[in-house]
Amino acid sequence: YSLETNLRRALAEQEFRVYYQPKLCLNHSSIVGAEALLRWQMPGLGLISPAEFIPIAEEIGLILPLGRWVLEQACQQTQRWREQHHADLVISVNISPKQFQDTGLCKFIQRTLQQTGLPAHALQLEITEGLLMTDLDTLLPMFESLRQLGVSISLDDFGTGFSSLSYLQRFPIDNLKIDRSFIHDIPHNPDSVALARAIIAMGQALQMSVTAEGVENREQVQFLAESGCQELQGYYFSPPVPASEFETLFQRNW
Ligand code: G
Ligand code: G
Ligand code: NA
Ligand code: MN
Repeated sequence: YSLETNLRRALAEQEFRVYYQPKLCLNHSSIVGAEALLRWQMPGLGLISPAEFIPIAEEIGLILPLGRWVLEQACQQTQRWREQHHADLVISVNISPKQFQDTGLCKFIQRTLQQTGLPAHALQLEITEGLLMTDLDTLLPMFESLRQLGVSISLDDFGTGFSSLSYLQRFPIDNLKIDRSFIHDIPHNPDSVALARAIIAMGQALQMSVTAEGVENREQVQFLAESGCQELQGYYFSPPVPASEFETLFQRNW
């Protein structure tokens, strides 16, 4: 079978899983959110990374049903956690450009929020810079509808794309997520340190919250704390884990 045939079958046969990675708030030393990350559990082959199959899912048009499935799962799970463990938990879901350009996205999200009971402010969509360089005429109405709905928007992998900084003004973006390539060499590489500081300062100046991803050690945590970055995510705290394992993290002393 081709990967394409396999992908279509996988959705029908429920071989996809949603993993969750915690986001920590330094101020409160506690979990404030989670990022939903898709995994493919192919029988006999173990877990396959989305880096391998998302591009193909986009190519064959499967990203729309697959992306909607992730949104439904993540909203349902998060509302359950909000009721049982953590009333303020926020869920972040990655949205590919093809999904964002789907005119039905906003209605689908609205319906999913209604059905799961998750409040709109507890849902954050992670988009990438590349999206912002596509057609303004379709992008702006989409941003406007999402803003009216009350969901927030995070700019993922920030600093790696080629979008001009004027886009930060043009679009209602709530959060900047510093790409992990900038975090990786902190605190030893002076360029990474300077760039991370600059991104944090820019976020603050534009009234956006700033999240650091790819945080892997204590030195990075200390640097980010000193630099005023409040929200952290990375292997230092936890890798992405299945929902059942994520629940054990609520009890942990961070
Ligand atoms: O979790 P991991 O590092 O393997 O993810 C690899 C890439 O796949 C990342 O860029 C991540 O943003 C992307 N990704 C993970 N889950 C989803 C998803 O549900 N939808 C989309 N569009 N991308 C995802
Ligand atoms: O593109 P995006 O930022 O959505 O990618 C998220 C991916 O990053 C997840 O698939 C996850 O597996 C990976 N990731 C999460 N934390 C870390 C980390 O601390 N270091 C590295 N190298 N990757 C991470
Ligand atoms: Na992401
Ligand atoms: Mn990212």
